[in-house]
Amino acid sequence: MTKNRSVLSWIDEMKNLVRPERVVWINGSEEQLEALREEACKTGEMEKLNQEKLPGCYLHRTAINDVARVEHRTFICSTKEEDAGPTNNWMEPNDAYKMLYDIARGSYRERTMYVIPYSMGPVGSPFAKYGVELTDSIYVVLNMAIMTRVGSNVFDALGDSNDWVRGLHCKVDIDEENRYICHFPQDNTIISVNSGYGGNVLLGKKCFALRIASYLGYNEGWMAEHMLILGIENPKGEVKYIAAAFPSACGKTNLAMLIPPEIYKKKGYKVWCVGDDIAWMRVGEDGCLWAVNPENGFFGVAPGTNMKSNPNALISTQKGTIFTNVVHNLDDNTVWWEGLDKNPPKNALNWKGEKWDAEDGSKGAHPNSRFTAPAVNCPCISSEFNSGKGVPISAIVFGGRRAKTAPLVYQSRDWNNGVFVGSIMASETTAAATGAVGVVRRDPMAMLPFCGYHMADYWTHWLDMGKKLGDKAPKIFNVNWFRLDDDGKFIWPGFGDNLRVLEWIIKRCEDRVNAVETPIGYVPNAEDINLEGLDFSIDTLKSILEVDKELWTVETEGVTEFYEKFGDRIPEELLNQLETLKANLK
Ligand code: OXD
Ligand code: MN
Repeated sequence: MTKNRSVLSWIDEMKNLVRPERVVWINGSEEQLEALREEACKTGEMEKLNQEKLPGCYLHRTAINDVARVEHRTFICSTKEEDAGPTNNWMEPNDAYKMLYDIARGSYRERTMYVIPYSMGPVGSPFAKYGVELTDSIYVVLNMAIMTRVGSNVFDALGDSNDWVRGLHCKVDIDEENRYICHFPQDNTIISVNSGYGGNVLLGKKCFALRIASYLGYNEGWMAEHMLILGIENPKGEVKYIAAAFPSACGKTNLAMLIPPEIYKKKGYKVWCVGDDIAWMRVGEDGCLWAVNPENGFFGVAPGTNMKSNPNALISTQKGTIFTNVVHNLDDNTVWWEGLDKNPPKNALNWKGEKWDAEDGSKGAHPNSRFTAPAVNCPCISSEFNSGKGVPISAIVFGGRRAKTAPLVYQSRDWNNGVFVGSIMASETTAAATGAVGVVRRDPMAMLPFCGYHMADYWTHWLDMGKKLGDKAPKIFNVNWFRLDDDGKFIWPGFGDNLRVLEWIIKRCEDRVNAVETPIGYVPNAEDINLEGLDFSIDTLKSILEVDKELWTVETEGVTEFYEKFGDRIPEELLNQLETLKANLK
C-alpha cells in the first residue's frame, strides 16, 4: 500500500516486537470494513443492532475496569522533564520505551495486527496531518474509520515524507495496573497499552489531535485546541464562525449542534456544526485565523442526549454508529441510556451485559457511555466541514460551570487579556461528579489533560499567535450558562437560547453594539441581549450579568495560587494581567 521507507521500517520494528499472527492493512473500503464488522460480531466483540431501526449500528461493551480516559496513567515523555510542565505526568523517554516495549512484547501472539493509515483533517488540506495506528482491536479499526479519514489515499498524500505520527495500541490483558497512554512529542509517537476504551485507544483523537498536535503547533506556529467550531447564519445568508472551549461535561456537543429558538428560526437564523471537540487553527493568507475540525465523527457522551437536549446528535446516531456501554434493549434489539426518554426498556441488559431492571434504581448505561457517529449524519453539519481551507474564526469563546462568579458573558479587553481569561478558566464540580460540590478546578483553555507540553509555554504560544494576528485576531469572550439561584436551580435556560448570547458576541465582533466596562472586561447592556419569545425578565438577566467584586477578589487569590505552580516560566504578560485585574477590583 506504500513504499514509504519510514512507515515500512517502523511497522517492521513493531511487528518484531508484538509478534502478530498476521498483518492486515486497512484500505478504507466499505467491503473490508463490512468484513471486519462481521468478524467482530462472530467473536462477540460487537453486536449487530436492529438494522431496520438502526441501520449499520452496533453495540460494544468495554471491560468493566476500562470505561474512561485515565489521566493519572497518561504521560508526556519529553526529553526533559521540565518541558512536560507541572500539569502533566512525565516519564523519561528511554525508560518509558523500555517499560512499554516490555509490556507490548509478544502481546499480538495469535492476534491480527491492523495497520490503519489515517488523516486528521481532509486529506491533502494544508491543515491535514497523517498518522498510522497499529492495533489488535477491530473495535479500534471501526471507530477510527468513523472518527478519522482512513484509507490508502492517506499514503498517497504522505508520499515518502517522514512527517507522520506513529501510534501503537496493544490491548494486552486490559490490566489497569499496567495501563499506560504515553506520548513522545519529540518522536511523533504514541503508545497505548492495556486499554480498549475509546479515549485511550482511538489515537487520532486526544493523543494526536491535541497532545501531539499542540506540541507540533507550538513548533510550527499554529494551534491545536479543545474547541468546538460552529457557524451562525443570519437571515441574509452570511455565516460567522465561533470556536469555543469548555471543560468536559459543560455541553460542548449541545452547543456545537444548537437548535435556534423559534423566533430566530422564523427570522431565518441557522446554526451549522463544523466540529464538536477539536479545532486546528492557522493564520490564513488573509491574516485571519482559520480553523478546521481534524475529526470525521463524533465520540459523544450518550446519557442526557435526547430529542430535546440535542436532536441533531441523536439523529446523527441513527445509522452507521457504534454504541459503547449503553443499555441493550432486548425486545427490539436497540439501545437506551439514562435521559434518552422516560421509558427504560423492561427486557434489557445494562452496560455490563447483565440483566437489568430500571426499577431497582441502578444505572443501565455507564455515565460515560458513548456513541461514535459519522459527522456527515448530522442534520446541521456545515457545508464547510470537508473544506481543506477551513473556516474563518470571528470569535473565540471560553466557558466553564460557575454557580456565581462568572457573568453570563463578558468580552476580554483585547487578545492578551483574552489569553488571561482562557488561562484562568475553571469549572465547579457538580454533586453528580464527585460529591464535593462547588470545588473550583482550573482547566486553562479546557486543555489541562490535553496540552502536550509545558502549560506556561502554551500560554506564551497563545500570546505569540496574537502578535501574528494583530488587529485581525478574533475577539475573545467568556460565557457561563450555569449561574444558580439560591435554590440551586439554573437561572439561564441554556441550550438553544444560548444563541441569544452568541448573537451579542457576533455583534461585538462587528462593532454593532456597545458594552459596559467592568473590572474583568466588557459585559452587555441587558437590553442588548434579545429576549424576544423567551419568558425571562430583564432584571433576572441583569442579575446574571453582574460582576461581584468580592467574589472576583477571591478568584484572584485562587488564580495567584494556581499561577505559582508554573514558576518563572509563566509569561510576564499574564502576571501583568493578573495585577491589572487586582487593581481594577480595588
Ligand atoms: C471528551 C473529553 O471525551 O473531553 O471529549 O473528555
Ligand atoms: Mn473533549
